[in-house]
Amino acid sequence: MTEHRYSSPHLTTDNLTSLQTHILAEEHEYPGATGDLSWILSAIALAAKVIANKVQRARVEDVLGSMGTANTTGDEQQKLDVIANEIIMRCLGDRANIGVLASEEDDKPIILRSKAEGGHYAVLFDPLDGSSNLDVSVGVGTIFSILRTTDIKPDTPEDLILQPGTLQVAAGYILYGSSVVFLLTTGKGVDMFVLDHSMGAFVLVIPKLKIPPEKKIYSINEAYYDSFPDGYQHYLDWAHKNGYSGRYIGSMVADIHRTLLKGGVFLYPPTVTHPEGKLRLMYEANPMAMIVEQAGGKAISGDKRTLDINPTGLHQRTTVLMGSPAEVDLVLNHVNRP
Ligand code: P6P
Repeated sequence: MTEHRYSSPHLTTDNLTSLQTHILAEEHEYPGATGDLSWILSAIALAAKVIANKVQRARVEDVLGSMGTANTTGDEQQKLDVIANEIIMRCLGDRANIGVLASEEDDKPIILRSKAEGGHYAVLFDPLDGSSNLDVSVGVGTIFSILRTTDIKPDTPEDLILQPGTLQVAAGYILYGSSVVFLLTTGKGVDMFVLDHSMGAFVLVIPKLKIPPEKKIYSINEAYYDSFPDGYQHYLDWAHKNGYSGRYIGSMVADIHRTLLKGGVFLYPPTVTHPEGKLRLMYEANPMAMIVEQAGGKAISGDKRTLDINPTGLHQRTTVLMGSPAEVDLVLNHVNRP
């Protein structure tokens, strides 16, 4: 029977490719797909809409500012960090196929159910990255990484999820900025969605997004220049003389989003305060590295590909160098110069 498709609209031009239909269409491409991943991604999309509303109304609802507490890695907790964490936990917690939830805000992963009980996936996330920027209305974001839980007999909850980034099933972020942007990869390229408030749905705006191969923009906190290893100082000295622009928002999701759309390179090298790097591997560097690589970019930590790092702890930190391949290589030429 021939397939009939309605393809001749002449009065309506609404973008009807929603995140939901996109996820289900991708699932349809996998004959053996169970719908588990789609179920999880739809929960993340729901959480994103609720968090976006909280972020937009933070000043009105007077939920800005600090909780007066620190999270497990010593970061001061903003009220919205805790609110966003709670929203994600509530949206994901009742998904029967999730075995483990792990958040930047919680010391240990939360085991919901074993693999044998159907807990096939782990979702790791930074609920509100860059939240110290909230009270000045700078873009902040949620970063997520989805892994399959291992079926080893775990000595500790972390054993179920400490896997290299190459094993991520999906990764993405939501940027709560001038618009609410949802970037997603399931390993077949990167798709960009924007929240259409008139429908309350994320709609597809850039399918198979590709990072520009080069662009004279570097994104780094130059306040730490004196504590960077000299290869990074050498690169910055060179960039200053070769027409580069510096762009640094101090919110990883916003800085990476600009790098993906405009090109350039984002760096967080070793510093005196964080000799191993500041950003967290499992729920910041790895998901961002998967997205950047899927968009045609490169993501390096020290002397290796970020995604190849074998993690030893849920909250371990790493250095970050990611962006346009030509720009990453230029940094490495200076950092690794003889
Ligand atoms: P610095 C925000 O606190 C964050 O975790 C990332 O979003 C951001 O890229 C980085 O830290 C900024 O760190 O040391 O430049 O303030």
